[in-house]
Amino acid sequence: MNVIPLLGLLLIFLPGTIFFTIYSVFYFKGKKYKEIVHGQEETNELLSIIIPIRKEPIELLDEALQNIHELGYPNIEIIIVSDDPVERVNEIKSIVYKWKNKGQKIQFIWRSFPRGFRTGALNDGLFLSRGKYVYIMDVDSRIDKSFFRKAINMMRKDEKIAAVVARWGGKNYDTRLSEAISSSMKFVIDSLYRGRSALNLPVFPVGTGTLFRAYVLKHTLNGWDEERIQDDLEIGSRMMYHGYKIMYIDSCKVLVEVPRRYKSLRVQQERWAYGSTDVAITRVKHILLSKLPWYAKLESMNYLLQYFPAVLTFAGFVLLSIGVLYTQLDYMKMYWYLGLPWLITALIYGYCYVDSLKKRENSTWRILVNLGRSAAVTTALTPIFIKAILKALLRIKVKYKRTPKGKYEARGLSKLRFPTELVLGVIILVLGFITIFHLHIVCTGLWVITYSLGYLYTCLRWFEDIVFK
Ligand SMILES: Nc1nc2c(ncn2[C@@H]2O[C@H](COP(=O)(O)OP(=O)(O)O)[C@@H](O)[C@H]2O)c(=O)[nH]1
Ligand SMILES: [Mg+2]
Repeated sequence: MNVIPLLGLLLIFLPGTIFFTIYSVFYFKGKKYKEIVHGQEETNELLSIIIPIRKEPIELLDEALQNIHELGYPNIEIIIVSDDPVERVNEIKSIVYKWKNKGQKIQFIWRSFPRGFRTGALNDGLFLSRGKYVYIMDVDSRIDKSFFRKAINMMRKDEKIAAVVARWGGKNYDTRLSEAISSSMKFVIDSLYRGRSALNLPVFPVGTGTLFRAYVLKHTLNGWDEERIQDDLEIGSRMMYHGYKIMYIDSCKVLVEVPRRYKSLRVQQERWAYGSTDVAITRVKHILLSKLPWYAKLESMNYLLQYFPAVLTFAGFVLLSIGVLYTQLDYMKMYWYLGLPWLITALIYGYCYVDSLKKRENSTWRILVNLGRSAAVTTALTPIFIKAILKALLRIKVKYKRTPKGKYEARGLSKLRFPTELVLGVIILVLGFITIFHLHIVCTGLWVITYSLGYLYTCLRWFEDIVFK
Protein backbone atom coordinates (compact mmCIF):
# COMPACT_ATOMS: atom_id res chain seq x y z
CA MET A 1 0.00 0.00 0.00
CA ASN A 2 2.98 2.24 0.54
CA VAL A 3 3.51 2.64 -3.16
CA ILE A 4 0.34 4.67 -3.77
CA PRO A 5 1.14 7.54 -1.37
CA LEU A 6 4.78 7.39 -2.45
CA LEU A 7 3.73 7.78 -6.07
CA GLY A 8 1.52 10.65 -4.86
CA LEU A 9 4.54 12.38 -3.30
CA LEU A 10 6.55 11.95 -6.48
CA LEU A 11 3.74 13.44 -8.56
CA ILE A 12 3.54 16.38 -6.17
CA PHE A 13 7.26 17.12 -6.02
CA LEU A 14 8.95 15.92 -9.21
CA PRO A 15 7.15 17.92 -11.94
CA GLY A 16 7.31 21.04 -9.78
CA THR A 17 11.03 20.59 -9.15
CA ILE A 18 11.68 20.21 -12.89
CA PHE A 19 9.53 23.28 -13.58
CA PHE A 20 11.32 25.48 -11.02
CA THR A 21 14.75 24.25 -12.15
CA ILE A 22 14.14 25.00 -15.82
CA TYR A 23 12.80 28.47 -15.09
CA SER A 24 15.70 29.27 -12.77
CA VAL A 25 18.43 27.94 -15.09
CA PHE A 26 16.97 29.87 -18.03
CA TYR A 27 16.61 32.97 -15.92
CA PHE A 28 20.28 32.95 -14.90
CA LYS A 29 21.38 32.16 -18.47
CA GLY A 30 19.12 34.94 -19.74
CA LYS A 31 21.21 37.47 -17.85
CA LYS A 32 23.95 36.82 -20.43
CA TYR A 33 21.59 37.60 -23.31
CA LYS A 34 23.09 39.98 -25.87
CA GLU A 35 21.17 41.34 -28.75
CA ILE A 36 22.73 40.48 -32.09
CA VAL A 37 22.49 43.58 -34.22
CA HIS A 38 22.18 42.67 -37.88
CA GLY A 39 22.47 46.11 -39.37
CA GLN A 40 20.47 49.25 -38.99
CA GLU A 41 19.48 49.80 -42.62
CA GLU A 42 16.06 51.12 -43.36
CA THR A 43 14.08 48.73 -45.46
CA ASN A 44 11.05 49.08 -47.69
CA GLU A 45 10.32 45.47 -48.62
CA LEU A 46 6.59 44.74 -48.67
CA LEU A 47 5.28 43.65 -45.29
CA SER A 48 1.86 41.99 -45.03
CA ILE A 49 0.01 42.39 -41.75
CA ILE A 50 -2.88 39.99 -41.25
CA ILE A 51 -5.49 40.87 -38.62
CA PRO A 52 -7.85 37.98 -37.79
CA ILE A 53 -10.97 39.20 -36.04
CA ARG A 54 -14.22 37.78 -34.73
CA LYS A 55 -16.71 39.60 -32.51
CA GLU A 56 -14.24 41.98 -30.91
CA PRO A 57 -14.90 45.45 -29.48
CA ILE A 58 -14.75 47.59 -32.61
CA GLU A 59 -12.58 50.31 -31.07
CA LEU A 60 -9.79 47.76 -30.71
CA LEU A 61 -9.60 47.41 -34.50
CA ASP A 62 -9.44 51.18 -34.86
CA GLU A 63 -6.59 51.35 -32.34
CA ALA A 64 -4.78 48.47 -34.07
CA LEU A 65 -4.89 50.31 -37.41
CA GLN A 66 -3.68 53.45 -35.67
CA ASN A 67 -0.75 51.48 -34.22
CA ILE A 68 0.19 50.29 -37.73
CA HIS A 69 -0.23 53.81 -39.13
CA GLU A 70 2.14 55.19 -36.50
CA LEU A 71 4.84 52.60 -37.18
CA GLY A 72 6.07 54.69 -40.07
CA TYR A 73 7.09 51.58 -42.02
CA PRO A 74 6.98 52.60 -45.69
CA ASN A 75 5.46 49.56 -47.38
CA ILE A 76 2.65 47.76 -45.59
CA GLU A 77 -0.42 45.93 -46.84
CA ILE A 78 -3.03 45.15 -44.21
CA ILE A 79 -5.38 42.20 -44.62
CA ILE A 80 -8.30 42.06 -42.20
CA VAL A 81 -9.98 38.65 -42.10
CA SER A 82 -13.29 38.85 -40.27
CA ASP A 83 -15.60 36.06 -39.20
CA ASP A 84 -18.08 38.46 -37.68
CA PRO A 85 -21.86 38.20 -38.04
CA VAL A 86 -22.98 39.95 -41.22
CA GLU A 87 -24.64 42.81 -39.36
CA ARG A 88 -21.25 43.98 -38.07
CA VAL A 89 -19.64 44.25 -41.48
CA ASN A 90 -20.67 47.86 -42.16
CA GLU A 91 -19.26 48.98 -38.84
CA ILE A 92 -15.91 47.35 -39.64
CA LYS A 93 -15.96 48.76 -43.17
CA SER A 94 -16.38 52.30 -41.89
CA ILE A 95 -13.20 51.90 -39.82
CA VAL A 96 -11.42 50.42 -42.83
CA TYR A 97 -12.41 53.43 -45.00
CA LYS A 98 -11.24 55.82 -42.33
CA TRP A 99 -7.71 54.38 -42.44
CA LYS A 100 -7.73 53.89 -46.21
CA ASN A 101 -8.40 57.61 -46.51
CA LYS A 102 -5.29 58.21 -44.40
CA GLY A 103 -3.27 56.29 -46.99
CA GLN A 104 -3.15 52.74 -45.61
CA LYS A 105 -3.40 49.85 -48.07
CA ILE A 106 -6.13 47.65 -46.58
CA GLN A 107 -7.94 44.60 -47.87
CA PHE A 108 -11.02 43.57 -45.97
CA ILE A 109 -12.19 39.98 -46.20
CA TRP A 110 -15.39 38.82 -44.60
CA ARG A 111 -16.01 35.08 -44.38
CA SER A 112 -19.62 33.95 -44.12
CA PHE A 113 -18.44 30.61 -42.74
CA PRO A 114 -15.53 30.61 -40.24
CA ARG A 115 -13.68 27.66 -41.76
CA GLY A 116 -10.86 26.65 -39.41
CA PHE A 117 -11.61 29.56 -37.05
CA ARG A 118 -8.46 31.60 -36.39
CA THR A 119 -6.04 29.32 -38.25
CA GLY A 120 -8.43 29.24 -41.24
CA ALA A 121 -8.58 33.03 -41.21
CA LEU A 122 -4.78 33.23 -41.04
CA ASN A 123 -4.46 30.93 -44.06
CA ASP A 124 -6.94 32.93 -46.13
CA GLY A 125 -4.98 36.07 -45.28
CA LEU A 126 -1.63 34.41 -45.95
CA PHE A 127 -2.46 33.09 -49.41
CA LEU A 128 -3.82 36.48 -50.50
CA SER A 129 -0.80 38.33 -49.17
CA ARG A 130 2.06 39.46 -51.42
CA GLY A 131 4.65 40.55 -48.86
CA LYS A 132 8.03 38.92 -48.39
CA TYR A 133 7.32 39.03 -44.67
CA VAL A 134 4.10 38.31 -42.85
CA TYR A 135 3.08 39.55 -39.43
CA ILE A 136 -0.02 38.41 -37.55
CA MET A 137 -1.60 41.10 -35.45
CA ASP A 138 -4.34 40.36 -32.93
CA VAL A 139 -6.79 43.26 -32.55
CA ASP A 140 -5.57 43.84 -29.03
CA SER A 141 -1.83 43.79 -29.65
CA ARG A 142 0.52 46.73 -30.14
CA ILE A 143 4.02 46.46 -31.55
CA ASP A 144 7.13 48.63 -31.09
CA LYS A 145 8.18 50.87 -33.95
CA SER A 146 11.64 49.39 -34.42
CA PHE A 147 10.60 45.74 -34.52
CA PHE A 148 10.09 45.32 -38.26
CA ARG A 149 13.36 46.99 -39.23
CA LYS A 150 15.35 44.93 -36.73
CA ALA A 151 13.60 41.65 -37.52
CA ILE A 152 13.90 42.10 -41.29
CA ASN A 153 17.59 42.97 -41.01
CA MET A 154 18.04 39.78 -39.00
CA MET A 155 16.21 37.64 -41.55
CA ARG A 156 18.06 39.15 -44.51
CA LYS A 157 21.39 37.96 -43.11
CA ASP A 158 20.32 34.36 -42.66
CA GLU A 159 17.98 32.47 -44.99
CA LYS A 160 17.43 29.80 -42.33
CA ILE A 161 15.60 32.20 -40.03
CA ALA A 162 11.89 31.58 -40.58
CA ALA A 163 10.54 33.72 -37.76
CA VAL A 164 11.56 36.46 -35.34
CA VAL A 165 9.70 36.91 -32.08
CA ALA A 166 9.31 40.17 -30.14
CA ARG A 167 9.18 40.48 -26.36
CA TRP A 168 5.66 39.55 -25.28
CA GLY A 169 4.15 41.65 -22.51
CA GLY A 170 0.86 42.55 -20.85
CA LYS A 171 -0.70 45.86 -21.93
CA ASN A 172 -3.04 46.37 -18.97
CA TYR A 173 -2.54 46.45 -15.21
CA ASP A 174 -6.04 47.63 -14.45
CA THR A 175 -7.29 44.85 -12.16
CA ARG A 176 -5.68 42.62 -9.53
CA LEU A 177 -5.71 39.77 -11.99
CA SER A 178 -4.31 41.62 -14.99
CA GLU A 179 -1.63 43.13 -12.77
CA ALA A 180 -0.60 39.66 -11.58
CA ILE A 181 -0.53 38.26 -15.12
CA SER A 182 1.28 41.22 -16.66
CA SER A 183 3.91 41.18 -13.90
CA SER A 184 4.46 37.45 -13.99
CA MET A 185 4.79 37.54 -17.78
CA LYS A 186 7.87 39.75 -17.43
CA PHE A 187 9.60 37.07 -15.43
CA VAL A 188 8.37 34.27 -17.70
CA ILE A 189 9.81 36.05 -20.75
CA ASP A 190 13.07 36.96 -18.96
CA SER A 191 13.45 33.28 -18.26
CA LEU A 192 11.98 31.29 -21.12
CA TYR A 193 12.65 33.66 -24.01
CA ARG A 194 15.80 35.53 -23.01
CA GLY A 195 17.26 32.37 -21.50
CA ARG A 196 16.60 30.17 -24.51
CA SER A 197 17.88 32.85 -26.81
CA ALA A 198 21.09 33.25 -24.77
CA LEU A 199 21.60 29.48 -24.95
CA ASN A 200 21.04 29.50 -28.72
CA LEU A 201 17.97 27.33 -28.36
CA PRO A 202 14.94 27.90 -30.57
CA VAL A 203 12.02 29.78 -29.06
CA PHE A 204 8.40 29.13 -29.97
CA PRO A 205 6.64 31.81 -32.04
CA VAL A 206 3.92 33.68 -30.18
CA GLY A 207 0.47 34.15 -31.74
CA THR A 208 0.98 37.86 -32.15
CA GLY A 209 4.38 39.50 -32.09
CA THR A 210 6.13 37.22 -34.58
CA LEU A 211 7.43 38.22 -38.01
CA PHE A 212 7.40 35.29 -40.44
CA ARG A 213 9.18 34.69 -43.72
CA ALA A 214 6.25 34.38 -46.14
CA TYR A 215 8.02 31.88 -48.40
CA VAL A 216 8.48 29.38 -45.57
CA LEU A 217 4.88 29.74 -44.40
CA LYS A 218 3.45 29.35 -47.89
CA HIS A 219 5.72 26.87 -49.61
CA THR A 220 7.49 24.79 -46.98
CA LEU A 221 4.70 24.59 -44.41
CA ASN A 222 1.63 25.12 -46.62
CA GLY A 223 0.12 27.49 -44.07
CA TRP A 224 -1.25 26.82 -40.63
CA ASP A 225 -2.88 23.50 -39.76
CA GLU A 226 -6.59 24.29 -39.61
CA GLU A 227 -7.23 21.26 -37.42
CA ARG A 228 -5.21 22.84 -34.59
CA ILE A 229 -6.36 25.76 -32.49
CA GLN A 230 -2.97 26.72 -31.06
CA ASP A 231 -1.49 28.18 -34.23
CA ASP A 232 1.79 29.46 -32.82
CA LEU A 233 3.08 26.30 -31.13
CA GLU A 234 2.00 24.17 -34.09
CA ILE A 235 3.77 26.23 -36.72
CA GLY A 236 6.83 26.50 -34.45
CA SER A 237 7.09 22.71 -34.12
CA ARG A 238 7.06 22.25 -37.89
CA MET A 239 9.63 25.02 -38.38
CA MET A 240 11.92 23.17 -35.98
CA TYR A 241 11.33 19.93 -37.89
CA HIS A 242 12.33 21.57 -41.17
CA GLY A 243 15.52 22.89 -39.61
CA TYR A 244 14.54 26.55 -39.54
CA LYS A 245 15.66 28.99 -36.88
CA ILE A 246 13.26 31.02 -34.76
CA MET A 247 14.96 34.07 -33.27
CA TYR A 248 14.05 36.44 -30.46
CA ILE A 249 14.54 40.20 -29.99
CA ASP A 250 14.32 41.31 -26.38
CA SER A 251 14.42 45.04 -27.07
CA CYS A 252 11.16 45.19 -29.05
CA LYS A 253 7.94 44.76 -27.19
CA VAL A 254 4.61 43.46 -28.34
CA LEU A 255 1.96 44.36 -25.80
CA VAL A 256 -1.24 42.34 -25.60
CA GLU A 257 -4.39 42.71 -23.58
CA VAL A 258 -4.43 40.22 -20.71
CA PRO A 259 -7.62 39.02 -18.96
CA ARG A 260 -9.02 41.37 -16.35
CA ARG A 261 -11.33 38.86 -14.78
CA TYR A 262 -10.97 35.30 -13.61
CA LYS A 263 -13.74 34.18 -15.91
CA SER A 264 -11.98 35.52 -19.04
CA LEU A 265 -8.78 33.86 -17.89
CA ARG A 266 -10.65 30.58 -17.55
CA VAL A 267 -11.77 30.77 -21.19
CA GLN A 268 -8.28 31.60 -22.40
CA GLN A 269 -6.43 29.08 -20.28
CA GLU A 270 -8.80 26.26 -21.19
CA ARG A 271 -8.01 26.90 -24.85
CA TRP A 272 -4.27 27.20 -24.24
CA ALA A 273 -4.14 24.02 -22.14
CA TYR A 274 -6.09 22.10 -24.76
CA GLY A 275 -4.14 23.64 -27.63
CA SER A 276 -0.66 23.02 -26.25
CA THR A 277 -1.45 19.40 -25.32
CA ASP A 278 -2.99 18.87 -28.75
CA VAL A 279 0.18 20.20 -30.39
CA ALA A 280 2.32 18.02 -28.10
CA ILE A 281 0.41 14.95 -29.31
CA THR A 282 0.29 15.80 -32.99
CA ARG A 283 3.78 17.30 -33.31
CA VAL A 284 5.85 15.07 -31.03
CA LYS A 285 7.32 13.26 -34.01
CA HIS A 286 8.28 16.54 -35.69
CA ILE A 287 10.14 17.67 -32.60
CA LEU A 288 11.82 14.33 -31.92
CA LEU A 289 12.84 13.90 -35.58
CA SER A 290 14.15 17.45 -35.89
CA LYS A 291 17.90 18.13 -35.97
CA LEU A 292 17.81 19.93 -32.64
CA PRO A 293 20.14 18.69 -29.88
CA TRP A 294 18.47 16.14 -27.58
CA TYR A 295 18.12 18.56 -24.68
CA ALA A 296 16.41 21.13 -26.91
CA LYS A 297 13.93 18.46 -28.04
CA LEU A 298 13.18 17.49 -24.45
CA GLU A 299 12.85 21.09 -23.40
CA SER A 300 10.51 21.89 -26.31
CA MET A 301 8.31 18.93 -25.38
CA ASN A 302 8.36 20.08 -21.78
CA TYR A 303 7.23 23.51 -22.95
CA LEU A 304 4.29 21.99 -24.83
CA LEU A 305 3.36 20.01 -21.71
CA GLN A 306 3.53 23.10 -19.46
CA TYR A 307 0.02 22.54 -18.10
CA PHE A 308 0.84 19.10 -16.74
CA PRO A 309 2.58 20.00 -13.44
CA ALA A 310 -0.63 21.52 -11.96
CA VAL A 311 -2.63 18.47 -13.00
CA LEU A 312 -0.02 16.01 -11.72
CA THR A 313 0.10 17.82 -8.37
CA PHE A 314 -3.64 17.28 -8.10
CA ALA A 315 -3.29 13.59 -9.00
CA GLY A 316 -0.52 13.36 -6.39
CA PHE A 317 -2.76 14.97 -3.80
CA VAL A 318 -5.51 12.38 -4.49
CA LEU A 319 -3.10 9.43 -4.20
CA LEU A 320 -1.48 10.84 -1.08
CA SER A 321 -4.86 11.40 0.59
CA ILE A 322 -6.01 7.85 -0.19
CA GLY A 323 -2.75 6.52 1.26
CA VAL A 324 -2.99 8.63 4.41
CA LEU A 325 -6.65 7.81 5.11
CA TYR A 326 -5.96 4.13 4.53
CA THR A 327 -2.72 3.65 6.44
CA GLN A 328 -2.82 6.69 8.77
CA LEU A 329 0.87 7.41 8.31
CA ASP A 330 2.52 10.83 7.89
CA TYR A 331 4.14 10.38 4.48
CA MET A 332 5.34 13.97 4.19
CA LYS A 333 7.27 13.46 7.42
CA MET A 334 8.57 10.00 6.49
CA TYR A 335 9.76 11.05 3.04
CA TRP A 336 10.56 14.69 3.78
CA TYR A 337 13.71 14.44 1.64
CA LEU A 338 11.54 14.08 -1.48
CA GLY A 339 10.15 17.53 -0.76
CA LEU A 340 13.53 19.10 -0.10
CA PRO A 341 14.62 19.59 -3.75
CA TRP A 342 11.15 21.01 -4.41
CA LEU A 343 11.50 23.49 -1.58
CA ILE A 344 15.03 24.54 -2.57
CA THR A 345 14.17 24.99 -6.26
CA ALA A 346 10.95 26.82 -5.31
CA LEU A 347 12.97 29.28 -3.22
CA ILE A 348 15.45 29.82 -6.07
CA TYR A 349 12.53 30.33 -8.44
CA GLY A 350 11.06 32.87 -6.03
CA TYR A 351 14.41 34.67 -5.89
CA CYS A 352 14.60 34.80 -9.70
CA TYR A 353 11.03 36.10 -9.90
CA VAL A 354 11.75 38.95 -7.50
CA ASP A 355 15.13 39.67 -9.08
CA SER A 356 13.58 39.90 -12.53
CA LEU A 357 10.81 42.26 -11.48
CA LYS A 358 12.66 44.51 -9.08
CA LYS A 359 14.29 46.36 -12.01
CA ARG A 360 10.84 47.35 -13.17
CA GLU A 361 8.68 47.49 -10.09
CA ASN A 362 9.62 49.33 -6.95
CA SER A 363 8.00 47.40 -4.14
CA THR A 364 9.18 43.89 -3.28
CA TRP A 365 5.93 43.39 -1.39
CA ARG A 366 3.87 44.01 -4.55
CA ILE A 367 6.08 41.61 -6.48
CA LEU A 368 5.48 38.90 -3.88
CA VAL A 369 1.75 39.61 -3.82
CA ASN A 370 1.63 39.15 -7.59
CA LEU A 371 3.66 35.95 -7.36
CA GLY A 372 1.19 34.68 -4.75
CA ARG A 373 -1.82 35.65 -6.83
CA SER A 374 -0.44 33.94 -9.93
CA ALA A 375 0.33 30.77 -7.98
CA ALA A 376 -3.16 30.77 -6.42
CA VAL A 377 -4.91 31.30 -9.73
CA THR A 378 -2.83 28.60 -11.43
CA THR A 379 -3.83 26.17 -8.67
CA ALA A 380 -7.50 27.14 -8.91
CA LEU A 381 -7.44 26.60 -12.68
CA THR A 382 -6.43 22.96 -12.15
CA PRO A 383 -9.94 21.53 -12.83
CA ILE A 384 -10.06 23.55 -16.08
CA PHE A 385 -6.63 22.20 -17.07
CA ILE A 386 -7.78 18.64 -16.30
CA LYS A 387 -10.84 19.06 -18.47
CA ALA A 388 -8.88 20.58 -21.34
CA ILE A 389 -6.04 18.04 -21.22
CA LEU A 390 -8.47 15.12 -21.07
CA LYS A 391 -10.30 16.47 -24.10
CA ALA A 392 -7.01 16.75 -25.98
CA LEU A 393 -5.89 13.26 -24.93
CA LEU A 394 -9.24 11.78 -25.95
CA ARG A 395 -8.87 13.63 -29.28
CA ILE A 396 -12.16 15.50 -28.82
CA LYS A 397 -12.47 18.50 -31.16
CA VAL A 398 -13.24 21.88 -29.62
CA LYS A 399 -14.28 25.27 -30.97
CA TYR A 400 -12.08 28.34 -30.65
CA LYS A 401 -13.59 30.40 -27.84
CA ARG A 402 -12.25 33.95 -27.89
CA THR A 403 -10.86 35.57 -24.76
CA PRO A 404 -13.48 38.17 -23.75
CA LYS A 405 -12.23 41.75 -24.09
CA GLY A 406 -13.55 45.27 -23.48
CA LYS A 407 -17.32 45.36 -23.28
CA TYR A 408 -17.49 41.57 -23.59
CA GLU A 409 -15.59 41.37 -20.34
CA ALA A 410 -17.93 43.71 -18.47
CA ARG A 411 -20.10 42.60 -15.60
CA GLY A 412 -23.54 41.41 -16.54
CA LEU A 413 -26.17 38.88 -15.71
CA SER A 414 -25.11 35.39 -16.62
CA LYS A 415 -26.02 31.83 -15.77
CA LEU A 416 -25.01 30.07 -12.60
CA ARG A 417 -22.27 27.47 -12.93
CA PHE A 418 -21.11 24.63 -10.74
CA PRO A 419 -18.42 26.24 -8.52
CA THR A 420 -15.83 23.48 -8.98
CA GLU A 421 -12.99 25.55 -7.51
CA LEU A 422 -14.98 26.31 -4.34
CA VAL A 423 -16.17 22.74 -3.81
CA LEU A 424 -12.65 21.40 -4.32
CA GLY A 425 -11.10 24.04 -2.06
CA VAL A 426 -13.51 23.26 0.78
CA ILE A 427 -13.08 19.47 0.43
CA ILE A 428 -9.29 19.81 0.48
CA LEU A 429 -9.39 22.15 3.49
CA VAL A 430 -11.69 19.81 5.45
CA LEU A 431 -9.47 16.87 4.56
CA GLY A 432 -6.47 18.81 5.84
CA PHE A 433 -8.19 19.52 9.17
CA ILE A 434 -9.27 15.89 9.56
CA THR A 435 -5.71 14.77 8.85
CA ILE A 436 -4.26 17.06 11.51
CA PHE A 437 -6.87 17.06 14.26
CA HIS A 438 -8.48 13.71 13.90
CA LEU A 439 -5.66 11.52 12.61
CA HIS A 440 -2.90 13.60 14.26
CA ILE A 441 -0.86 13.55 11.06
CA VAL A 442 0.65 17.00 11.14
CA CYS A 443 3.10 17.41 8.24
CA THR A 444 0.91 15.90 5.53
CA GLY A 445 -2.10 17.72 6.98
CA LEU A 446 -0.32 21.08 6.83
CA TRP A 447 0.63 20.49 3.22
CA VAL A 448 -2.99 19.62 2.37
CA ILE A 449 -4.24 22.81 4.03
CA THR A 450 -1.65 24.87 2.17
CA TYR A 451 -2.76 23.23 -1.07
CA SER A 452 -6.38 24.28 -0.43
CA LEU A 453 -5.41 27.94 -0.03
CA GLY A 454 -4.90 28.61 -3.76
CA TYR A 455 -8.44 27.46 -4.48
CA LEU A 456 -9.94 29.32 -1.56
CA TYR A 457 -8.10 32.60 -2.17
CA THR A 458 -9.29 32.60 -5.79
CA CYS A 459 -12.88 31.88 -4.68
CA LEU A 460 -12.87 34.73 -2.19
CA ARG A 461 -11.24 37.20 -4.56
CA TRP A 462 -13.32 36.42 -7.63
CA PHE A 463 -16.44 34.96 -6.05
CA GLU A 464 -18.77 36.29 -8.74
CA ASP A 465 -16.72 34.60 -11.46
CA ILE A 466 -16.71 31.32 -9.53
CA VAL A 467 -20.49 31.08 -9.21
CA PHE A 468 -21.46 32.63 -12.56
CA LYS A 469 -20.54 31.52 -16.08
N1 LIG B 1 -11.15 35.65 -38.21
C1 LIG B 1 -11.15 35.08 -36.99
N2 LIG B 1 -10.41 35.62 -36.00
C2 LIG B 1 -10.43 35.02 -34.79
C3 LIG B 1 -11.18 33.86 -34.53
N3 LIG B 1 -11.00 33.49 -33.25
C4 LIG B 1 -10.15 34.41 -32.71
N4 LIG B 1 -9.81 35.33 -33.64
C5 LIG B 1 -8.94 36.50 -33.44
O1 LIG B 1 -7.67 36.05 -33.00
C6 LIG B 1 -7.11 37.04 -32.11
C7 LIG B 1 -6.67 36.40 -30.80
O2 LIG B 1 -7.81 35.91 -30.10
P1 LIG B 1 -7.93 35.94 -28.52
O3 LIG B 1 -9.28 35.42 -28.18
O4 LIG B 1 -7.52 37.29 -28.02
O5 LIG B 1 -6.86 34.86 -28.08
P2 LIG B 1 -5.64 35.00 -27.04
O6 LIG B 1 -4.83 36.16 -27.48
O7 LIG B 1 -4.96 33.69 -27.16
O8 LIG B 1 -6.26 35.20 -25.70
C8 LIG B 1 -8.16 38.12 -31.95
O9 LIG B 1 -7.88 39.18 -32.82
C9 LIG B 1 -9.43 37.41 -32.35
O10 LIG B 1 -10.45 38.28 -32.81
C10 LIG B 1 -11.96 33.31 -35.60
O11 LIG B 1 -12.66 32.31 -35.48
N5 LIG B 1 -11.90 33.96 -36.80
MG1 LIG C 1 -5.36 38.18 -27.21
